[in-house]
Amino acid sequence: MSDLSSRKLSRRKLITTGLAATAGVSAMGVAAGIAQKYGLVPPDHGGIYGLGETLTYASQRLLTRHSLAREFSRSQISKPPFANEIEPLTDKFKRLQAGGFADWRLSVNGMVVRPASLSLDQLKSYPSHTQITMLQCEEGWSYIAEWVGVPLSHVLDVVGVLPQARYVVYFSIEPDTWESIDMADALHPQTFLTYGMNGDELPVGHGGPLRLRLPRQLGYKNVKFLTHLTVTDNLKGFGKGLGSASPEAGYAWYAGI
Ligand SMILES: Nc1nc2c(c(=O)[nH]1)N[C@H]1C(S)=C(S)[C@@H](COP(=O)(O)O)O[C@H]1N2
Ligand SMILES: [Mo]
Repeated sequence: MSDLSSRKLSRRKLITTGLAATAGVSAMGVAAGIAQKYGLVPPDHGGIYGLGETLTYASQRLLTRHSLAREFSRSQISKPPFANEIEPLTDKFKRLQAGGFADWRLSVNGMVVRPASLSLDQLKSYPSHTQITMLQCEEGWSYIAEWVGVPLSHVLDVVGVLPQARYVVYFSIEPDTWESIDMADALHPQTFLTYGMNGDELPVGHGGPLRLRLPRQLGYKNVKFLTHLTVTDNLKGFGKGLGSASPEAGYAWYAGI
């Protein structure tokens, strides 16, 4: 989706439609039609039951795509331990960990001019971004931490994204753990690849050595142990074609907060 304003969809029209949608299913059909027309149908939409998800995603994109997640002060950082620390126990991960992650690579390919395989040192040599934001799990708990890393937009600039790109798909070293986001979220200034947390290296329990952090979406979109990114204009070829592993397990592809 490129520039929405150039397509003359007024905020008023969407709000009017949104209000009308509360009045009945036929109006929801109209709203879904608008979402379809403007390319705002999420990859996991599913018939009539998908309408709610389509409307959430479409209205977020039209009304709040440039908004920022709240940032906090140092004094608000949560005290560890947090709820959900996990470690991938595969042999491959353990070998990389034993080597101090010197051989960890983030490969980037797909609709890019210069596919790349980046080491942590290379990522750390790029301009860094620090933020104190909240990670929120869909189960209801949350914590605030300070993360440091490199904006995903910078890495995308390094590889040169083709203009027809629409999504970034990202994969963990953990099997079957992958997600995707649209370009609005991929280029968002708070979306970044983190390698540090609370003044230290990013702990393995929180996804070290490398994790995607995007505070405008729920915890599960913040994939840990990141090894691969691919840029695409179509999500059909990935997994079951629903955009990520989450919808395959019953969670929404778009988890905006
Ligand atoms: N690779 C990987 N990434 C993951 C998960 C996972 O199981 N594996 N869990 C997700 C979920 S559901 C949440 S809520 C957050 C938890 O992040 P935390 O460990 O920093 O609290 O990580 C997300 N990223
Ligand atoms: Mo979660």
